[in-house]
Amino acid sequence: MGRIMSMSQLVRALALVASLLQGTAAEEHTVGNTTGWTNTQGADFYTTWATGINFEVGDELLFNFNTGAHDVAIVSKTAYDSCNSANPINLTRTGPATVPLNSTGDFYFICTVGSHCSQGQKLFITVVADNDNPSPPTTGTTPPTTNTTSPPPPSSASPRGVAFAFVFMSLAIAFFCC
Ligand SMILES: *[C@@H]1O[C@H](CO)[C@@H](O)[C@H](O)[C@H]1NC(C)=O
Ligand SMILES: *[C@@H]1O[C@H](CO)[C@@H](O)[C@H](O)[C@H]1NC(C)=O
Ligand SMILES: *[C@@H]1O[C@H](CO)[C@@H](O)[C@H](O)[C@H]1NC(C)=O
Ligand SMILES: *[C@@H]1O[C@H](CO)[C@@H](O)[C@H](O)[C@H]1NC(C)=O
Ligand SMILES: [Cu+2]
Repeated sequence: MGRIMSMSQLVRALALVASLLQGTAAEEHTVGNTTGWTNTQGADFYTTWATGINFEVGDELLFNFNTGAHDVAIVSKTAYDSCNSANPINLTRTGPATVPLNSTGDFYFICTVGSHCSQGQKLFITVVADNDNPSPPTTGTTPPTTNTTSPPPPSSASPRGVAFAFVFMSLAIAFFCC
C-alpha cells in the first residue's frame, strides 16, 4: 500500500518533469488584464502591468478596446517618449487587436487618439527569446540586451536539474522509505 502511494507520487513527479522538458507554450498577454487598453489609469499603469511578465518570441499581446475609442500604434522609442503619433511603424484602429511578438528586443506601443498617450496609454516591453529556461528576474532599470536568438547552453542549475533532483528524491522515497 505504502509502495503504491509512493509510486503514484513518482508518476506525478515524472509528469512535472515532462512538462518542464516541453518548455513554455506561446502565451497571449491581455494588456492591462481586465482593465484593457484605456487612457483612464494614470501614468504608470501599463509599466506596472508589464513588470514581471516574461514576454517571449511567439507570444501575443491582446489590446482590448472598442474601435473608435482607442487604437494601437507601434512606434519608436523616441516617439514613445514624446507621444509623437505622426509616423507610427504600424497603426491598428480596430479593437480588440492582437499583436504577435515576432522578434526579440524592445517594443513601444501608444494610443494615438487625442492626448491619451500623455495621459498614460502607452506600453513598453522587452521581448526575449523563447526557450525552456525562464530568464532570471532583472531587478535593475536596465532592460536585458537580448539581440541573439540562439538559446543559452543548458546548465546544471536549470529548472531541469531541479526537476531531476526531485525525481531522484521521489525514487528514494519509493524504494527506501516504505
Ligand atoms: C494581471 O494578471 C496577472 C496574472 O493573473 C497577475 O499576476 C497580475 O498581478 C495582474 N496585474 C494587474 C495589474 O492586475
Ligand atoms: C499592423 O499590425 C496588425 C496587428 O499585428 C496587422 O494585422 C497588420 O497587418 C499590420 N499592418 C501593417 C501595415 O503592417
Ligand atoms: C509581427 O508581425 C506581424 C505581421 O507582419 C505584424 O503585423 C506585427 O505588427 C508584428 N509585431 C510587432 C510587435 O512588430
Ligand atoms: C549585440 O548588442 C551588443 C551591444 O548592444 C553589440 O555590441 C553586439 O554587436 C550585438 N551583437 C549582434 C550579433 O548583433
Ligand atoms: Cu486611447
